[in-house]
Amino acid sequence: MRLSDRSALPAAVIRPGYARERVKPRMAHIGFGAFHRAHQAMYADRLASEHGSDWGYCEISMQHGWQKIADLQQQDLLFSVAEMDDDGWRGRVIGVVRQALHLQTDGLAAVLAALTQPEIAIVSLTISEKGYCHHPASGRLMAEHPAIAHDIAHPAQPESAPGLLLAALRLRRERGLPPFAVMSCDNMPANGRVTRQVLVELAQRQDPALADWVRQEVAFPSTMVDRIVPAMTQEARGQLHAWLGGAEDEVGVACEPFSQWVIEDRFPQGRPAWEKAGAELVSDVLPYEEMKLRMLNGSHSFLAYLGYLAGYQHVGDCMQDADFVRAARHLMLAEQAPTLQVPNVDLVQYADSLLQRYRNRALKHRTAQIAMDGTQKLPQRLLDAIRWHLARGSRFDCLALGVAGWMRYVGGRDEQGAPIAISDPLRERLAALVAGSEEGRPRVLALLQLDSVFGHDLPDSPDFVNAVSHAYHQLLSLGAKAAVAALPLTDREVSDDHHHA
Ligand code: NAI
Ligand code: CS2
Repeated sequence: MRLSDRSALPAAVIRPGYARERVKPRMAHIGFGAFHRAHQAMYADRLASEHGSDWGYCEISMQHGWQKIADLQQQDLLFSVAEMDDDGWRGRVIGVVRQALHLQTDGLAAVLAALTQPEIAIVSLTISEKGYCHHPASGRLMAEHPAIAHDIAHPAQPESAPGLLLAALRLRRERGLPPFAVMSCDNMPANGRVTRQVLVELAQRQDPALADWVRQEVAFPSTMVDRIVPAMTQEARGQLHAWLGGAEDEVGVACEPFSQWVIEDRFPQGRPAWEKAGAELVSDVLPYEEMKLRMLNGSHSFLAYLGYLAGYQHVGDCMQDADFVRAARHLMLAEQAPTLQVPNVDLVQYADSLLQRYRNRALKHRTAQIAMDGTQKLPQRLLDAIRWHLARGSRFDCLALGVAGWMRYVGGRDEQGAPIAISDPLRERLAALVAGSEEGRPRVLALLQLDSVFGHDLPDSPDFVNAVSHAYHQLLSLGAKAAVAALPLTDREVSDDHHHA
């Protein structure tokens, strides 16, 4: 039986403890993926349950995922979020979704009608880094992106997420409605600023008056978001089914218990009282974003590329290898932490809590999932910190090995010669660069030509090129497992008092 308003659920599963019809779609969310369900939707549900909030969601997906939206519609717009660790499963059924649409199946008119409802005050996004259609190295709009080129020529028939947001904002402006705030919840530094940049640049090419209005009237709060939500596996689905007492939930997700959300407090049309559900509202989130992206996501990407090449399928498997743990901790504390300035955070404790979270054996977080879309992730996770070290002449062996690991990974063959399925918006470009270069240093030099990833400064830096070439050579001659073990990690790790703020 499908999960529904009438499902009899085990007592341990928390159900919406509020009248669902009281909750209104005051927010729209684009990108109804696993992360949104386990994070933003969970906060809204707790506010509705425990604090009488009426802030609910209209869910919108525009690429892929139509089946999830259809499933959601078939189960009374309900889905479950289960938190899992070694002690078992806990969780709740989320009831704050009031509307669900897919651009392809419901059509643009229905989606624009939803986004122009006067009561929509916030539109949030989890569309992955590539959904912003920007150059990751510069944060500028990628005007040559096919969907953007289309949206410049056909503003009223958008295909990209920035194009859809602008089409809705244009209609709101024409109708004299206030704009909604646009809140990115994707893993990018200054994600609000990046979103604003791509919208303003796109608007500039469509209608300069609209660009001025967006610049002056639309708020783009930045956020730091954190909760490890692996893609659902067959095994997790089976466990979820049992945990729900036999109710089938095609939309449910399982994740770690930890959750964090730091939000820049700029919402001219109002916002939920997220702080009551544990979010931190601050005036500047950039330090928190950089901390999380460099320490968590940077070490994640390092473990993903090196771990995949070493034959580790999951992050938890990497944590069984003492050399990987040591390298990840060194990367965080000796190579990323010194580049950060976060008020009131003990970075040693932070690093150790991250390693603890990675050890959660109930989470089957695939290295191949984290390895996806490397061209969109490398700049903020590894390259920004490398620039800091280059400017100071300090060492960055782990960061360089992470970059080399990505290069070896996108080479498309693992250490046994088996093909690797590369998933990346620049996949074809990567394949051409790989096919056109010899293995070894020429491969490194070829991949460094990707200026939307590396800019021009890094390929021009002999120290950078040499460090990455050396790390790449280590991978070729020793293999990933031994290359990680051979990292020259001395006692450069920061001491406890150094990073107490
Ligand atoms: P997912 O694969 O479950 O969902 C991805 C969503 O993005 C889908 O709704 C899809 O329709 C949409 N999407 C993909 N490409 C798009 C495009 N070009 N334009 C518009 N929409 C597009 O992935 P998940 O786990 O929900 O992660 C999504 C993003 O959330 C990540 O890329 C990351 O930035 C952020 N995030 C994820 C965390 C996690 O642990 N899963 C934690 C923190 C942040
Ligand atoms: C991961 C992140 O998939 C990835 O690239 O590094 O999604 C990570 O799980 C989250 O950012 C944790 O908050």
